[in-house]
Amino acid sequence: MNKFAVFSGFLGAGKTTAMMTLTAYYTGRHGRAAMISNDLGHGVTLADDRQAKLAGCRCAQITDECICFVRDELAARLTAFYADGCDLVLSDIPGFGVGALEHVYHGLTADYPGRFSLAPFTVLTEPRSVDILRRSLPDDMAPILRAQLMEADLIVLNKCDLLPDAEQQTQLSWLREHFPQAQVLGLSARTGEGLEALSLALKNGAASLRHPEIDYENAALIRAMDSLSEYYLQGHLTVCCNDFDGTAFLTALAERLRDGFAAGGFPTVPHFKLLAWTPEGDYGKTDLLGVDRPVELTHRFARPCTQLALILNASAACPAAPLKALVREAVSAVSAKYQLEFMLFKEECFNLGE
Ligand SMILES: Nc1nc2c(ncn2[C@@H]2O[C@H](COP(=O)(O)OP(=O)(O)O)[C@@H](O)[C@H]2O)c(=O)[nH]1
Ligand SMILES: [Mg+2]
Repeated sequence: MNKFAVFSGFLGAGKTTAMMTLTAYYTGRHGRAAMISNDLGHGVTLADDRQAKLAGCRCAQITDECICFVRDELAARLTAFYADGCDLVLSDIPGFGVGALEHVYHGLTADYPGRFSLAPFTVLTEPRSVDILRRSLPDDMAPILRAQLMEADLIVLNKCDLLPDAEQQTQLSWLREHFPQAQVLGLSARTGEGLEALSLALKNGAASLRHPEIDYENAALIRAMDSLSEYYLQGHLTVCCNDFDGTAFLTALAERLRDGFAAGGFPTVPHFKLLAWTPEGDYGKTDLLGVDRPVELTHRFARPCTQLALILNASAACPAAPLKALVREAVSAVSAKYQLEFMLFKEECFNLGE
């Protein structure tokens, strides 16, 4: 049966990584799986889809809009994957999103009755987010974290590799107690631990199609959403006279951005992705998941390089003008340090509240 699962969850929880590892794991063992990356940049190649392609995943992207509002495009993508022999397709939604249960699951059921078999509505979370909710830590994004979990039929606590066993059990129990409507599983998308249980939960489970009582008028939830800006950049880097270390460059750029946000008084940067690749398909990626967290070295270049395509995609609680200025400053400073020539192809930045 042609199954479809939404992977919701906050920025940086590991949706893209989990979809990449799960589609690879599922294919061959359980059937044939594919993934859709959904982001808001307009008509350009975005980081998640490019990363999935570089890693060799069966993937597609839906850009410009949340899949909540382009159901016909989503249905067409799903139909194309099923025609290609896939029996499980996963799609994420933009990581600040709430409401996909209503818009996507109930919407598809109403618009395409009987056509798609909906797997449990899946929400990824990570230890840091659970900690924020469990300990009531002050965090502007907490209302989004909570509302997303209320939608879940299946909660996946990702990044379990970061937790000692006892703490993992504590977090899983807390999630089960506070979101009793959902099945709760642990996962490490990085090590692959938990992929079998997740495969079976999606393959054998079904969406409950509930209507959770989420208060979309809640002032703190609206404030959290409205504070975020989206940033998308595409460019090219060339080094004229020698090879350079692309991984060191991406790390230095992420560190410069982190310091720039902190110094500028913009401490809420839930996810800044930095992806670069060579014409031969070698690639590197770093991720910034907050100004108070170390830069994640997500993927290293295998070899030194002389030219790179670059994509930067971010969600940050920072108005568009300072966000653009900050990124431009960081790119030129770090490019100069590595003696690179930077050529900008495309840049867009918009605030979600506008
Ligand atoms: N330690 C650890 N890091 C992970 C895991 N899954 C994802 N990450 C890292 O978390 C960061 C954000 O992951 P990504 O998949 O882009 O998150 P998304 O925004 O939800 O799609 C990246 O640096 C990933 O490498 C995991 O299971 N363990
Ligand atoms: Mg992603």
